[in-house]
Amino acid sequence: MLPACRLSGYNAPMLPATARILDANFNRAREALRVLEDYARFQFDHAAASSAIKQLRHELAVVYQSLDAAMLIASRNTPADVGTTIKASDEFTRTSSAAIISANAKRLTESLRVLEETTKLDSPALARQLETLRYRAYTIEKSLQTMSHKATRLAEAQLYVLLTESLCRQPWLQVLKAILAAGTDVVQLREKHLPDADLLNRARQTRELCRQAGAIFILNDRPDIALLAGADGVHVGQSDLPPGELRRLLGGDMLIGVSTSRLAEAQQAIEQGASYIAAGPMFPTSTKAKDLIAGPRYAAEVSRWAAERRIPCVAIGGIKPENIGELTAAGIGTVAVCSAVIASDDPAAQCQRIKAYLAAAAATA
Ligand code: TZP
Ligand code: MG
Repeated sequence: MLPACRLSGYNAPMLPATARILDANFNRAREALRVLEDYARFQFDHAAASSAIKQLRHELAVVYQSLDAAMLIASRNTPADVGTTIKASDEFTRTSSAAIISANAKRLTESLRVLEETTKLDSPALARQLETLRYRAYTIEKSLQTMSHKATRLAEAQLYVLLTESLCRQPWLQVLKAILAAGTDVVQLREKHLPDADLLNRARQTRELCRQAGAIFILNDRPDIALLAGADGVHVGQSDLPPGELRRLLGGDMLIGVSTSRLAEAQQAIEQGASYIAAGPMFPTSTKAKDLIAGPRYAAEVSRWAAERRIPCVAIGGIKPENIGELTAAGIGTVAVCSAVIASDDPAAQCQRIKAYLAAAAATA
């Protein structure tokens, strides 16, 4: 056993057990910060979050340096550590990057709490410093959770509805409330002719209702208004701003969807930073002028390609309850529907019908 030691930054002798706890928890916190930083940097391309995490890592290193590092390392005895063989049952089963981020954010705040509690006895000033680091870690956790949660929710979405007032048979707000109550997972506001101020207002209203219902809110075409309205993402076509430019403008947190009719377009969009692909048109549609029908053959090709890369893929164009079977047979799990829902007399019932077809297909898959 090591002798009781005095560590710089401490005003009292420290027990070897305390040194071991500090050593283990500095390691935990530093490692968790590295994992989170790499997800912020490489998965979300989020400069602000990666730099906030890096700064926290740096400040933790400064706290560490105020202690006697040699003494902490000397206290380490991994082979004799009774905890290394005790494993939680889910420690090696992470099902998504969101789960990895969540586990490491928890590891970070927990280890900072242990450091804080342990230093309280001998160095209250250090404990207070660690407390402020822990508060910053909560903010980082929230921002990364929001980013990863959005992407996961989109990947799990089934019904995506495009909302355009001129196609609605009832007031647009009534239609929005009905489709959300019927379980729409994603709403895209697609208004090509509203004045900007009105579009911003409508986007804010739509975002609020989507948030209350737990749905994702995407705005068509307009990254500026999407940002101002706090939308979850923006959707663009082939002749709009390229996804790479949008990513630079919007950061890693925003979802970016791109309409595609060929695999090369899908590949290019993803290479540039798109978060999901819309594949279409699947069937003839009067909602958008299109010369080419990409059809279920393209759905099969792109959904296979996207599934291998875990990229969310949404089929779009002329989709109604009666033709969904052709798409589910092609491997599609998410459908984007406009007129078959919002131009019907009963948008909620149409949503439920579509969801029932998708659920039946998923149950037999
Ligand atoms: N992009 C490709 S097809 C389409 C869009 C916006 C129209 C979808 O509308 P509908 O009414 O579901 O065919
Ligand atoms: Mg567009």
